[in-house]
Amino acid sequence: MNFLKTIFFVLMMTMIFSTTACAAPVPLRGIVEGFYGTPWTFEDRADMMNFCREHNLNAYIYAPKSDPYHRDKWREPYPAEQLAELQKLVDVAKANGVRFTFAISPGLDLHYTGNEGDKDFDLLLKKMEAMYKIGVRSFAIFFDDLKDDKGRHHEDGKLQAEFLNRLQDTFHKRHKDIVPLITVPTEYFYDDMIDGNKVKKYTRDFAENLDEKIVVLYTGDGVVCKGISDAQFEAANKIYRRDRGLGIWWNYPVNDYTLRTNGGRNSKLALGPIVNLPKKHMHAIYFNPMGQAQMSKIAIATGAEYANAPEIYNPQESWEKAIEEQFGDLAPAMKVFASHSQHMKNNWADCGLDDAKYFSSSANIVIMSVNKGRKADFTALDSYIDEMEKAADTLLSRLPEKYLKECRPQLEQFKRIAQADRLAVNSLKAGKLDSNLKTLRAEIERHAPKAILSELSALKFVDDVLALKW
Ligand code: LOG
Repeated sequence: MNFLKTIFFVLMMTMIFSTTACAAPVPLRGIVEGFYGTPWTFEDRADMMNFCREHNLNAYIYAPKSDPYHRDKWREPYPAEQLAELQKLVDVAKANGVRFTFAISPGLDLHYTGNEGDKDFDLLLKKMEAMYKIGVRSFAIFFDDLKDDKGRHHEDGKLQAEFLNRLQDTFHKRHKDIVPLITVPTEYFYDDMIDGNKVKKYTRDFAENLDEKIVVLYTGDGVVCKGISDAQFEAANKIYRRDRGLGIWWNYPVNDYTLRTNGGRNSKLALGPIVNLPKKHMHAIYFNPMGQAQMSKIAIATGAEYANAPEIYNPQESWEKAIEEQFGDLAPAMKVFASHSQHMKNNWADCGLDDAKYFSSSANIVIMSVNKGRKADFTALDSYIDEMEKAADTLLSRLPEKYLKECRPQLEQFKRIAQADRLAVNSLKAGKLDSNLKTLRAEIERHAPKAILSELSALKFVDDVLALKW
């Protein structure tokens, strides 16, 4: 009996141990405010620090591309007012258990060698010193997006690596309490690191010469891509051969590459869950959000669940939970809207789940039936369209202003698309194209620079119907 008890005990312990081991959080997990366009406000950021604590995220990198003192004018010190605000933010981060990393992107015009190199080196130190004084203990130097119009860059991996090593050593000698630097190379996605099956010279030099302690982030096989499998992650890690491995800069829910005419905001919202990331252990993961801070929280909450337990993460469950937590009794309406706005796709980016797959499957069946001259069943589509119209009305009339100011154009567009879908279905039912459909489609197009959604699902159905032989 004792023997059986021992076996049982050992089995239980192994099970408990293995589940906790699998569910170990990624050590550094959080947000990189690294998008182009209007940066977040102080209030957005402070609110996000609190959100990070609530979701067990522990890291934030300050790297807004459009803050001139971060990139274009990196040599210049922050004006006193902005510095004071940053100091407040550093305090808020600390109070919320979030590691605040200050990033500088000096690559546009940085000199690495000679007198000018020494001068720039000192200026960088000076900039870091000012940040150290306000409480920053973690720094990042980013070298992304240094390509010319033809997609070429002139960076030297060895020089960059040596420059970073020297910066790390010098600053660490002065301040023992700083943590290792974080960097993003100029070739920061896998497909750009290799040529055929050979590692490119820049990447080889950078990887070989960079101090082992410095944390390297990369974005996957592409800049904004479908996912990173364990095998893809391993392949990238093989290039860098670092003890702790690479960290991930994940470009979802960022939307700065969709049309840029929405008053500095962007036209499609990424409201889906984080999907398709490695299950394997990694050292760090940072999610790059949208300019729309509130609307970024759906994806980030799911990202937090992923980063806290990659092995057992379930995107769909996590997404529903996130929306329920954030939107309370408006959650059912928000789920309908958000399901039509998750897939970020253009000629080079492709990330996130398909928009409203349930809608496009039903729509495709209807179109197929019509094409084959069969009687189509509109039941499912009719009810989806009802849901869309109701969701749009509910959200437009009841969403608090802090959300509405980030998604009103998209909600209004959602309503137009639902109405166009209705006209499309009614045209099919009547066997005659409703002339209002063309007008409404033109109206949708007129608003497209400010609002895109469901372009391969609910909106595509409208186009499919218009393209039929009437
Ligand atoms: C930039 C990033 C931008 C993102 C999406 C990295 C490392 N850098 O193509 O600032 O928000 O793509 O547009 C990037 O991703 N470059």
